[in-house]
Amino acid sequence: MTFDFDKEFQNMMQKHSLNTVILLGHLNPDGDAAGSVMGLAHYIKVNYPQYRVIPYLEYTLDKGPKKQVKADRVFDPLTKPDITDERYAVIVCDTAVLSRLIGKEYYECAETSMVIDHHASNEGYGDINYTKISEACAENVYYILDQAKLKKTMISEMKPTAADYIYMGILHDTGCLSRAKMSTMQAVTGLLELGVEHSYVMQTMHNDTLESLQTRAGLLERAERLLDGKIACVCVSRAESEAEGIGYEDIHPISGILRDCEDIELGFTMYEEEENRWRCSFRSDGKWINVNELLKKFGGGGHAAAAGVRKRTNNMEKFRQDILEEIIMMRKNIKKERA
Ligand SMILES: [Mn+2]
Repeated sequence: MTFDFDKEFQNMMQKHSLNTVILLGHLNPDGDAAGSVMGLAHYIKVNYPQYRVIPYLEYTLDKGPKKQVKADRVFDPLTKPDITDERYAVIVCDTAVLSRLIGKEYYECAETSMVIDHHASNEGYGDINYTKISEACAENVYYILDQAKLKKTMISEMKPTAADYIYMGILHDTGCLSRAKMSTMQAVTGLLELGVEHSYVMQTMHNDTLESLQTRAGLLERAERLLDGKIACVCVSRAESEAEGIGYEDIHPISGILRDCEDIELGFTMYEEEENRWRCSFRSDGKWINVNELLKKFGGGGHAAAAGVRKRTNNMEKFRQDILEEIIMMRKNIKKERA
């Protein structure tokens, strides 16, 4: 085991004589952020009952994971914790950079911090930082935990348990295991052996309504092919999203859907979330182009196959053109290296 969570956690709490731990994830939490945070929260609650455990996720949590979180009878992570003058530790999951952390004020006031992540772009913050590049942060969480202690959470708690949450994180960040590595499959098998029910967690993957599918159809209609046609993008301005009632949760899956097309290598979306502020999401297979490397040059980042950037500009066309030119450069270099 490369990182022994139990040892590190107990050291952290004892060294600073703390009784409380707050768990945090990234802005607009997804299934993996929620799965990692809630999985660890339940694990600590069951195995270290002497500590007060407070997970916090924003109300903007994705729809699917929100269903599972709302069924949680132990924690309410959608409500902001009220802990004005207490001393506590913070554990951050699935968050590459501090600027994307929710509840940053808790991190800043914490006595000590531990970071568990899987992003290549993690900036190495926190007193303890365990970042291992993998498909899902929840996969890392699974491997750093003690199996017997994880099993205990299945016996002593009602659903959703720590193991259910970890399983959810893995499902969500791997597109339902379509991007799974062998280690991912081994983690999933281990969780099933502990008693996780696949169909129970799968409910968090099914969130379409007829209306949301029709909105999606409209968004896909607008897709443009760029360069040699292997790139597809969808751009939505403020005026368009307001006129058509398009929210970020509608645009969020589009880059992945485009990328998964057999004739597309790179899918991306640009969404004007505020006037002159564009939120962009890029998806590839990580090899045709490494989108983390690509977007680093524009102040963004993430993973080789999935990354994002936020950009303030009143000239989105130029920003898009700059990115396309960088793609052309990077592709030329890749071809040169392979020749
Ligand atoms: Mn993740």
